[in-house]
Amino acid sequence: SASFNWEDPLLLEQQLSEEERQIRDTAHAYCQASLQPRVRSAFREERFDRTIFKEMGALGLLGATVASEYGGAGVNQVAYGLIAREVERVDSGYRSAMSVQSSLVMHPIEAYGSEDQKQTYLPKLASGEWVGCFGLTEPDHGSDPGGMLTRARKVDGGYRLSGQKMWITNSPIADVAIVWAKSDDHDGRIRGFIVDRDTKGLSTPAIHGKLSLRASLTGEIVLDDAFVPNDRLLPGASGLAGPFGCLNKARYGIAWGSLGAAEFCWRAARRYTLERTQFNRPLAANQLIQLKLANMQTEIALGLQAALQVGRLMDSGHWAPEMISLIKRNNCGKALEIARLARDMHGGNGITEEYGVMRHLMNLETVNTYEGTHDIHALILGRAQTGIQAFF
Ligand code: TGC
Ligand code: FAD
Repeated sequence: SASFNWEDPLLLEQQLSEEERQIRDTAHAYCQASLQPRVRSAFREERFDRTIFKEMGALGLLGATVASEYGGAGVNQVAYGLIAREVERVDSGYRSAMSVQSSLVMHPIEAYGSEDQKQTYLPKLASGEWVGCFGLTEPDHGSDPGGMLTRARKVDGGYRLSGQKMWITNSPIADVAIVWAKSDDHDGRIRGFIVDRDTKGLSTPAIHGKLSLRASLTGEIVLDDAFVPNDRLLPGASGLAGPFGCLNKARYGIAWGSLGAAEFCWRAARRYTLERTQFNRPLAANQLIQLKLANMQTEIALGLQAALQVGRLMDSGHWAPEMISLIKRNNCGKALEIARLARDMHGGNGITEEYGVMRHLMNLETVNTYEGTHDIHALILGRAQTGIQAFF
């Protein structure tokens, strides 16, 4: 029999390949040495340091699954998940910046783009020289992106885009935006456009005052008759399946990432309750505290196994979007509960920035909402098992 390792109760480590472990170790070392020391001030000051993209790019952490001929690292989905977990162990905002660049900007260009688009954009996005963003959500269409109002009007040589996208990660600093719009040239179907920063009629005002994901920049994308040439239409995507194909990848990464945040909170709660004495003994000596630690450990271990299994299925081509809904929903929801418990177990100290648990808790409120809310994923799973559409 094996001895029990409380930190890795179901021996996840043994289920990873040597290469996957190495990628994880590289990401872990970078995140702990270079991201952890900056996060407190970045969160306080609502600041995202652009050099983070260059640093991540140099280590192959951006668009890690993209083929090496386009500047990616060509790693598998499990390795991508492990990277997300390490980045989000520090902060969900840093993981957001990374996931948008990788799954929502580089992936659609690789999957739906022309050869010219791939050659032009992917290497610069992989190195972090360029920052990308993804515009699907609108002020009045969040869970229901199919109702979007943004339009692409066919004109000589290209399209004129008009509309407003809301809550767009990285938009204030993005060099390039993937924008989804209904195109009058394609029977009103949703198409994807690559919009460059210098496009006339494009603006990206920042959204300030967020109490969550403050180390990640969020903004709008406003398109006022913005001209996009024909060769910036993504040829390989038509209909909602285009953006959803990207969301599948990002949601999968978030299922891993959210557990990185949860692991931080669990370990912090364990350490704190071992060190802190009340009633003449460590807090960790109390049954109520141990129950909470056991619940945290169990949910994280189960969630990681589920994420690993879905990653393996994606890598072997045997996955379905509902599997991703299941792990995105469950892991984000559990991570949020774990962060809340960890905050509570830290007592008054738990509300300070010093301990980090409240920052994770506030971040996870967004993580539970974006990329399909907890309840929207329940409806996706409900539809898949009843055959009944309950959205409307
Ligand atoms: P529905 O009728 O279900 O489907 C319409 C078309 O889309 C196809 N499809 C998918 N294709 C691939 N993967 C998936 N997961 C797919 N889901 C649906 C479907 O086959 C169909 O194709 P076609 O060819 O027949 O047209 O569409 P619906 O309008 O009923 O959808 C309902 C619902 C609720 C499931 C969907 O709209 C939804 O998932 N809403 C949530 C919206 C969302 O997730 N937004 C995310 C915005 S991006 C973001 O949050 C980035 S944050 C990132 C960060 O900072 O880390
Ligand atoms: P709504 O859709 O209005 O939902 C409000 C509530 O109603 C939720 O609880 C929801 O579950 C519930 N609800 C909605 N419909 C139903 C229903 N049919 N039945 C039952 N309950 C329902 N989007 C992008 O495109 N790109 C980005 O980069 C991006 N980054 C983001 C970054 C941040 C910080 C945030 C907060 C959001 C980001 N989003 C982004 C947007 C995100 O995807 C949306 O916020 C999310 O999809 C929910 O949409 P909404 O905010 O309009 O909420």
